[in-house]
Amino acid sequence: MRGSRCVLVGAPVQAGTGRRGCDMGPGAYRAAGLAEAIGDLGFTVADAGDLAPSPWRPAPHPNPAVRHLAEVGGWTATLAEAADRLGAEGLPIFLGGDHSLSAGTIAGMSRRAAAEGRALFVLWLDSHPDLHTLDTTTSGNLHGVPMAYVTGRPGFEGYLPPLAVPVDARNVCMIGLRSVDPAERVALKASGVTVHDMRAIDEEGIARPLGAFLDRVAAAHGVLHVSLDVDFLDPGIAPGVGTTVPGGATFREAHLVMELLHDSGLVRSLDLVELNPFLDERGRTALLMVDLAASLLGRRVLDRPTRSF
Ligand code: 4U7
Ligand code: MN
Ligand code: MN
Ligand code: MN
Repeated sequence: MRGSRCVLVGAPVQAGTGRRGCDMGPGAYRAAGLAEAIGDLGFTVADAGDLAPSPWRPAPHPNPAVRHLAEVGGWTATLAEAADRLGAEGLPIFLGGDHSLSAGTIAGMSRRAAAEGRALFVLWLDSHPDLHTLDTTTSGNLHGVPMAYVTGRPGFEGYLPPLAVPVDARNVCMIGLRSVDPAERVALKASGVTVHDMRAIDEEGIARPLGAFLDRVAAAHGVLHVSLDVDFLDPGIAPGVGTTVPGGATFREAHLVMELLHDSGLVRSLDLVELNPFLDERGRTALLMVDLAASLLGRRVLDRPTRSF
């Protein structure tokens, strides 16, 4: 883990999803005690507050389904700049907001890594690959496209801000997939992305595949960004999300991932995305995400607070 400084960065983005409420995510993480939990682990915690989208005027896109391109592009520009800048000072934690925000955070972290002569690796914890282009999305919800954008798939030029340093798809590992659209399946196969879907996790467990990826990051002297979508988790433990998909990661699988990430010492930045507090039950999803972040930053299993709902 880099240094001992964490920066919370609010990204109340909801233009990328079809449901309202994600814009309350940063507030819910603060109410759930994220800064205090990280502070208790010995980190210095700064809160950069909530950011706002930059002006961005895209060309009109021929796919009529595509929604809120200007706002998502504006957020992409803001967050790429913020990630690049704040990533130099400590470990940024981006508080979403929907997953379209990762177009910006990953673009910025990739530029930061390149400036240090290193490559960015991405661990993508999600039930979806979010690998649509603007041409293949049928929902038009741009939280389904960030992985295509950051890996430099064509079709974003003029519509989202230019990408300084594309992420090599072979440096991306996706764990938890269980909802993949036909066009994404084709793209995923051709991409070089490493995929451990839920079937594989059921059979092999989660520690070994993750360990193999972390070994690769370490061997390449890479920088690791983690993008955690609430729907990676089983909806039974994490109901506060717009896109629930049954059969997700269990409480212990998710914590074990975070504990192994902590032990690796490789993580430089983190997205907490897709929390929808309007759909949550008594804050339990927000609290679980806070606890997972704390595990990633070094809280041990015996030090975890007891929670009742
Ligand atoms: B999330 C979807 F069709 N693929 O494109 C789409 F299934 O950030 C879902 O992972 C996208 O939650 C989910 O709309 C985006 C759909
Ligand atoms: Mn996602
Ligand atoms: Mn998802
Ligand atoms: Mn979602």
